[in-house]
Amino acid sequence: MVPLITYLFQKSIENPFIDDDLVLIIGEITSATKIIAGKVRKASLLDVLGSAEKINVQGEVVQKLDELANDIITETLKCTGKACMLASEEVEDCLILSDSGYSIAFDPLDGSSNIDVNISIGTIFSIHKGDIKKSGREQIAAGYVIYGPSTMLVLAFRGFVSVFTLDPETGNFMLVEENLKMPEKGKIYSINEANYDKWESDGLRKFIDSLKEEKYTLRYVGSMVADVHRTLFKGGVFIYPSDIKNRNGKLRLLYEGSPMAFIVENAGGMAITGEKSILDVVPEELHQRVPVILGSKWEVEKCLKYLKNG
Ligand code: P6P
Repeated sequence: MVPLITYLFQKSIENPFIDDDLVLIIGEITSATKIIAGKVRKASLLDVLGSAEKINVQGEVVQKLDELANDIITETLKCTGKACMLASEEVEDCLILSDSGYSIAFDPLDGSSNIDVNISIGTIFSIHKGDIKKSGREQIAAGYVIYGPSTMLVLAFRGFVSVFTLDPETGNFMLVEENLKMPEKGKIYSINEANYDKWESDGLRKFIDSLKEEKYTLRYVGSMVADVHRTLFKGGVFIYPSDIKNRNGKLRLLYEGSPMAFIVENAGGMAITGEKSILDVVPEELHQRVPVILGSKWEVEKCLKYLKNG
């Protein structure tokens, strides 16, 4: 098995865009996630559970671990000297560090409302060269770390997705799967059906009803990283749609929709807003939301037909 940094240098031979600065950035992001993993695993032993008694830019209650994870990643990336812009779910404005280099958009701890009940959560990141506010298709790399029964890194570049597992004994992310390709079709759908009547589209309701008729199973963790990770490996579809209250859904484009879409598309799946590929959405605002329909091609294409037919 190959450690992450060794793997990146090996891949850089046939992929010269994986330059030393990018290896450093990815290495430091994953170093930060190792520290976060340690805090998450000991959360109830430390005074890091519960609310930080603050509301973030999303209007959501900030968990102590959200804030801690954000600070760990921000300080780590600042120290590389190779990051030019940082955009965090937890911070209203972009942190401008220099006029050139890599920009990183990140959700430091996604699904944090699940922390107090010990359910898998994760860190999501998206890497651009230069300005962060570009379409997801222009990402240089994207990935997430899931703090589950094991701590795993899923890392995507254009054309290939690699999977690593953190070895607690050595502290290394070790390559466990290369060139991951998701199933063409699954048997699981993942959506918060409590919102069934609030979804904007009748076509979506008909699509979900059709999956039930085909005896699909519903799995919904309420933590995007966990739901996407299962979809990536088992196939099927994950949806967070627009509804009558949130016309663009709940998930954020820059550090949730775009990176997850980049990963899923490079693993052979599809990721759409309901009208077009999420990767073709050009951000206008830092924290703009985007409807997310992602997963195996079979289910996403079927969903698109129902949305078009209404
Ligand atoms: P709901 C977690 O708070 C999150 O941002 C995503 O990780 C998750 O997919 C979604 O919200 C869950 O939202 O409205 O179903 O609880």
